[in-house]
Amino acid sequence: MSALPVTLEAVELHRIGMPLVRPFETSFGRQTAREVLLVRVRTAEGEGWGECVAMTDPFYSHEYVDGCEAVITSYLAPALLAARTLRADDVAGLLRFVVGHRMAKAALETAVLDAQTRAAGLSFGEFFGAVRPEVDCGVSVGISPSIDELLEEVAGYRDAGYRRIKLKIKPGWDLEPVAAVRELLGPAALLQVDANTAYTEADIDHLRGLDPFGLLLIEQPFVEEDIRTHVRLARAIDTPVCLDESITGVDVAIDAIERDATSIVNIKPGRVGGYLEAIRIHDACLERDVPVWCGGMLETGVGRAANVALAALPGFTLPGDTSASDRYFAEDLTESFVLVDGRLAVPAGPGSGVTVREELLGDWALRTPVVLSVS
Ligand code: NPQ
Ligand code: MG
Repeated sequence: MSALPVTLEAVELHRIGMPLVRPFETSFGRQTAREVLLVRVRTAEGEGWGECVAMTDPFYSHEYVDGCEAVITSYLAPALLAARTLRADDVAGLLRFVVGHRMAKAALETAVLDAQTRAAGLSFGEFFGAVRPEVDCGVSVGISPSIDELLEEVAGYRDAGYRRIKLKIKPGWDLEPVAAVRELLGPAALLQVDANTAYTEADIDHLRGLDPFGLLLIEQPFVEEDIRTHVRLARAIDTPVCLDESITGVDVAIDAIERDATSIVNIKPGRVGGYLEAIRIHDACLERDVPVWCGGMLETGVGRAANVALAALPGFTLPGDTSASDRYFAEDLTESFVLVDGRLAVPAGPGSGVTVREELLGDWALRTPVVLSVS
């Protein structure tokens, strides 16, 4: 489906802080709040929103909120404003002169896509090629202070209806919590683990200890540049290996698949530069019979809406980290996403299909918005 270009008038950057309903600990640290950078584009045809998934600190990837704001302000937004009339399709090309900074680029491309599809009366689901009205949801469970507290949290998510549980692991917090959760959930439950790069090649033998627990996959045990050690692990272990941080675009995805470093792929639009690249990865994986699932970055409703639409594509055959709003936030920035029978509905309205609650944008603002306009 196509849509007409939009004429860009201004790019606004909003920075908000949202408390998390509970601390979220991973192998790289413990978060108690989510700082979010949001982009609003104002166009002659109407506005559009994009969410930047970068964290406050450069711990998941090299990108972080202050860095994204700086590169958008100095380089990316001026390039789009100079182009004036553009489609989402044009954004990656217009921004190619800046190396990397995919999360920053993705936020801009998504905002343009939202404006363009709203103007055309097309939903993200229709534009992306969604094949289902709702998507199966999983939940990512942080490292816990104790096994007892972990089991209590997991039981709560099971009772809420989540269709798959993902446990964050790190050296010293792996076989024991996984054994306890498998025992709690029983052999049929979908269970997987995510190491966020916390292991090294010396841990391969230890990681083989996960095999008896019948996991769906182990996500990103080694650093993002290290495809080779993932190949070695995949040869040594029965548990499927799934890359997250390493997959920065469709070419890396194909390379990692062809080298047998990954037999399942986590797709996060922010990490790969936007939804259009995410769809290219989906298509390449579908063609190669590699299952994909949609990752999560503690998005507000703005990012969550787009992720749910993406997860409705045919190759997304595993439940994603597309959890309900209340997994992370007491109140969402848009309409809440509510789990029904372990699923979230793909928004049907134009663009992302959700509306930013302007009053919350003001209440939660960490500073006054930055407005960049055509010079
Ligand atoms: C992952 N997400 O799959 C990431 C990592 C992650 C849902 O497990 C603030 C912002 C804190 C983004 C912590 C999930 C975060 C974050 C973890 C992303 O690897
Ligand atoms: Mg991950």
